[in-house]
Amino acid sequence: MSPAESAAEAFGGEHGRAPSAVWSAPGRVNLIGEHTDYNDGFVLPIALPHRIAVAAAPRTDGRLSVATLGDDGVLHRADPTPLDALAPGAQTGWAAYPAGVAWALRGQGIDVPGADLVIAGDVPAGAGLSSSHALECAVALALLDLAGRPADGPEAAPLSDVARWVQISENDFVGAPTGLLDQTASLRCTESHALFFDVRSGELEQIPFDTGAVGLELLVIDTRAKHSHSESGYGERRRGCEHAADLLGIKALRDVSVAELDEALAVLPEELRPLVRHVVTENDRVISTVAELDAGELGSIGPLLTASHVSMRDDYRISCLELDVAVDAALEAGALGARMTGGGFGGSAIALVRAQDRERIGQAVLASYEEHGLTPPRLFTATPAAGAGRDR
Ligand code: GAF
Repeated sequence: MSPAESAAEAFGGEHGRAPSAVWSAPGRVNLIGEHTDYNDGFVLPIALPHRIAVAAAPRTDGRLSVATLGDDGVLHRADPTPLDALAPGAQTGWAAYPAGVAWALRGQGIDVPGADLVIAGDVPAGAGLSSSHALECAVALALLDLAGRPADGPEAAPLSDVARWVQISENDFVGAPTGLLDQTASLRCTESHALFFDVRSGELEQIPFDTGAVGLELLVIDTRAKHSHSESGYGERRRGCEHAADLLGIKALRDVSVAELDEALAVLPEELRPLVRHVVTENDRVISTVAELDAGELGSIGPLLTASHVSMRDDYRISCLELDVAVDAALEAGALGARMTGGGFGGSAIALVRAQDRERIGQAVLASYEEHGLTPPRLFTATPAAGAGRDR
């Protein structure tokens, strides 16, 4: 059963009526362009086939009721909350994500009615594959629909606004200081493409990324080392970048080119230099990756992916043993390139591999985990899937 079917069925069981709408949104892997989004830079994600679906219908008492179907098939319920009582800090845990979206939409003057929401999905949680943003985007689209502004209707809000509202919910309600990468990926990616997103200009370009057509596969290695952006060093890195931009007298690190890097580093305190070096070189790697993909040279992006990992490991210092073991083992076994993806401190790595090598490389990663005494990772192959949308 698809997440949408599961959510609709669970909704019927819970509320004894059919949902008036079901919307779903995918998780993502970012091919390259990490920690560049909050520096006004460039990112290049693909949407995963894994999705979170939200079945929704209005209720008349001005409350938001949310239930989520666990992997165990059991429905977990949060206490229905009056919409008027929603405030940052009032909710914690998983229920803060849907509540935060309702709060953020209402903050934009959108007339979100009381609602019953039932959630189901298959995006692995805590795996750095953006399950929280998939959830938030699906909730945003479902609530906009109940508010009379469905994303496929004449009164639809621009998806770039929806992404920003989800960001407000994540930053101000949930308390994770994340950028715009994940919401934009979840809302805007398309099948068989990577999405080039220039965060400063808002410009989007769909870049063909059909690995199967050229005998390649993108292997995702979920390390099972859990991460969380509200608890990790994510905010500290972000503040470091903003401080460096202030010292350089620029709006954001996006304004430093590779050619200007040495000059910029020379005037910065030593502890900020590696952060700046990562962001500036990473933006440059995104542009080079897009150029290779535009030229149809999918395999040639491998060294750029690996250089990105080295930069995050050594300069940005957001990797961990599990990610490094995955990347090193995949490269040693013949991957064309490999890197951690997402915010870091755990989560997932990706490896670009020839299709005929996939099995062997997967086995090599598993063997290396065993040698290091680590919990076995979860492996799957990702093909770029569609972004968020209505299921019924
Ligand atoms: C997380 C954040 F949510 C994104 O905004 C982005 O900063 C990413 O980490 C790192 O590139 O996924």
